[in-house]
Amino acid sequence: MGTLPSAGLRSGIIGTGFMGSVHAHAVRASGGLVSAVAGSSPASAERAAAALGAASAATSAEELIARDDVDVVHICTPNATHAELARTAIDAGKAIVCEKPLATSAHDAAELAEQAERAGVVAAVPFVYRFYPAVREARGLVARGDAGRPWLLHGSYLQDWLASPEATNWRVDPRAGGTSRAFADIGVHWCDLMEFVTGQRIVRLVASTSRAFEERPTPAGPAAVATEDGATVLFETDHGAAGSVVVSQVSPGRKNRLWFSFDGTEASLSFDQEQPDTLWVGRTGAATRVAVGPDTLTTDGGRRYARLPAGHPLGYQDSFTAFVADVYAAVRGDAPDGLPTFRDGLRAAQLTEALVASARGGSWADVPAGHVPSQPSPLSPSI
Ligand code: SOE
Repeated sequence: MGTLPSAGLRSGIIGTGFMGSVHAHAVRASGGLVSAVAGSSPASAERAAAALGAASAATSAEELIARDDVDVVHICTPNATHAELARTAIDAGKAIVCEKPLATSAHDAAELAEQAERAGVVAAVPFVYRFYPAVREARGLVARGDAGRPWLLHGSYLQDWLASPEATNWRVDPRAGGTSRAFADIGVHWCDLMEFVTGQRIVRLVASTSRAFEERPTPAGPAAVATEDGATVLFETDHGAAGSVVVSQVSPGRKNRLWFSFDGTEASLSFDQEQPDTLWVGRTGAATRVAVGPDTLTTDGGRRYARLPAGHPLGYQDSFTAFVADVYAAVRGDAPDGLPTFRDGLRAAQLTEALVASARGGSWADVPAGHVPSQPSPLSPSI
């Protein structure tokens, strides 16, 4: 990356689907410029550039990465293309935001994390649920010891956008999406939040994967589905806690219900992504719904991201904007606390491989230790 512009940073977005537009809005709200968009063809790039108000359309992803007016490359394409595009962007010295999964194998994800570190470029993966103020507050409460010892970590991440046998998407096809679908797409968000909030790491898991529908449409007609609609996972952490998570893309009426309860010996902390303006704090004497706001939250992390007075809910797009703003801060030389990097993308890939191995073998699978969490847990590792 050459000299940074004195005005806003300039982002180039590869991919013209739902996530491409979320990234574009976040770029603009963070004071950046969407200088170029690339799609699967020059015509789709032209259409997306007009729809997103981008300065120009690139003829290809490679052309976008090479452009002088792109400081940050956003990769929002089907999963199987992430690794190659990320490699090219690192080689070009660009900062990168790569959608999850960073790669469809832990091996490729590890190579990318190392390559980005060697090149010294900012390389982030949008684990954006970290940027909800209620989530930061929960993390701060755990670090302060207010929850006691988190010993039971449970929850679910449920969606319904594939709750019809006629529904399909490139994610259904393992050649485009990877071996795991529901877990790799949304289960990893839940696991990232759990590890981020508690500072604990999953060391082993046992999983079962299942399908609501054995066939879905493809351009060549109905075909057998190879990826999972849902997964149930039991796990243990390096601090001796136990947990479980249920993940599904076929739960009618559940739109994007990422829910957790992290139960400590002093308090349970619970968050629902569809009701993000409160954090539930349960104690044996009383349970409180803490309103999200700079005056109501009590930890530095919670206050930092609670940008509006309580009662003015911040949502998914706001979290995405907070994430991109922190990426930009990192590009300018800051080190924002809790920025999810390619190391966190690698972590998700390792969890996914353990899940697939466990589901296939019908037995517990170890998860590699991975890198040291950005915030050590206040608790002793053995109980
Ligand atoms: C689709 O399942 C999706 O857009 C995921 O890919 C995102 O990561 C999640 O945040 C919302 O749902």
